[in-house]
Amino acid sequence: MPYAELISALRGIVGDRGLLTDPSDTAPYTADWRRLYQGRTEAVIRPASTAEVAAVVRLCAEAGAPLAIQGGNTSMVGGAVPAENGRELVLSLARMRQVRDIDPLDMTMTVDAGMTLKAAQDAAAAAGCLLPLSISSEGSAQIGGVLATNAGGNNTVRYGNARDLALGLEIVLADGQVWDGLRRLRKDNTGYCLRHLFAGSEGTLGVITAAVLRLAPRSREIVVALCSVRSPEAALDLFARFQAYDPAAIQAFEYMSGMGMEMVLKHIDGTTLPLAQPADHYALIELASPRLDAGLREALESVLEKALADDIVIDAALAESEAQRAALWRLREEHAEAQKREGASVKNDVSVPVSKVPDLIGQASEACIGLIPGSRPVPFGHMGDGNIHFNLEQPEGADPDAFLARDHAIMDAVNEVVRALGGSFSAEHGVGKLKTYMMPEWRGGAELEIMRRIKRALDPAGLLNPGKVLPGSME
Ligand code: 2HG
Ligand code: ZN
Repeated sequence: MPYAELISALRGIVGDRGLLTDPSDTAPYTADWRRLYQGRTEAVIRPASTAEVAAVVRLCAEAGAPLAIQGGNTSMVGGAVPAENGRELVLSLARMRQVRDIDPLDMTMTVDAGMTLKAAQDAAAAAGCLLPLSISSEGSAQIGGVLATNAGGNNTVRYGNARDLALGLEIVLADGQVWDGLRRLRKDNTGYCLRHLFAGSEGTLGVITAAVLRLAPRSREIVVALCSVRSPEAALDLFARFQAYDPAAIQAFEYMSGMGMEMVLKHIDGTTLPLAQPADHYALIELASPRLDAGLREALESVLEKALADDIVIDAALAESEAQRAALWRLREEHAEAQKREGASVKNDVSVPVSKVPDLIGQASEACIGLIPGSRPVPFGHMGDGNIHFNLEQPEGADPDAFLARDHAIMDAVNEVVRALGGSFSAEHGVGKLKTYMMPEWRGGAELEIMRRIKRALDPAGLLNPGKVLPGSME
């Protein structure tokens, strides 16, 4: 079927509101947040219901039209953009954003895929519960994308990744069939765990249209501190001290470098460092409990006082109000935006065993500076679960394109360190387009073969998110 005919048939399914074809309307869907990729598309399809998604996917399958499936388009690895060849149509879930159900007794919520993570968190809070997934892009990232990429974020140390919160999924398969797996059971041991197959498949196996998410009791007490610490080793030591004190209280334990903090303070309006002196290393600690009078403030003060006395911690600021808590978190959550404003950077979203985080930071910094003198390592992230964003910012005043042209050399140098420390080349951002080339080396042999067989079984024509995750899956 020629594309003009297909697009008019699609309009028949989703209506005028559900179809964008004007290049000025489709432009935001064809580039990624990092501006690493610029794709092209004839149309962005925005269905408003699962039935419409199913009809769209069926029609595209019959026409042999590949689809780029997109949530909030916040991917760091080009996971949501259409290809440069212009053949892919973009399927956006953004108009599906209803809460279908919240049950504070079952502690579950059932939501459409296009709802933003922030809106879902707010809906859970309004029902007196906590949706315990928190990521820097939560204002834009959508539930479908969050699950499709198995997002991690700040609270993984306590609650796990997105996959761990998905009790049930509703999926539109590559041929347009709908699998209604929206069960809200804690125990359901009936064959292969299909929801875990789709979670983290980055849209290559099916389209997530809704999910049942596991909720947690809301926190009645939360305390947060920002500390300057002597070194990455000192940050790890501090984490161990909080673990020894009360591991169940740790809700987040984040590391930041002096370089990253400097960029936030320079580029993000309204940010200030609430400590007497800037430092080379920081830790952000959040303790939380569903119990009132859990004694978290005393816990925080007592661990920090001892760490100050032992010269692990240099200085600490404790949030005295919700506004101060938000201000401390902002210093951490604006890291990605600040680095983007500073210039070109190469991201390495890697994980190692928690105990190896200081080795990673030290060895990868040395490797990168050796490779590109003057380049600026900006390691930061989720120290409590071993996931560090080992980002490398271009040398000041250097040509950004020349720096970015060396991205594979930089990523390979960091990966060499990561491999030696028993880590992974992608901890939470996924594989997308950017890291498909790493798959044979890291996941080759039987593992990649299993993935290819699953892909062939569920999407034999290769129409769902071609070019993502699996190398050589381009149309
Ligand atoms: C975060 O933790 C995000 O803020 C983004 O995962 C990380 O910009 C990055 O590299
Ligand atoms: Zn992160």
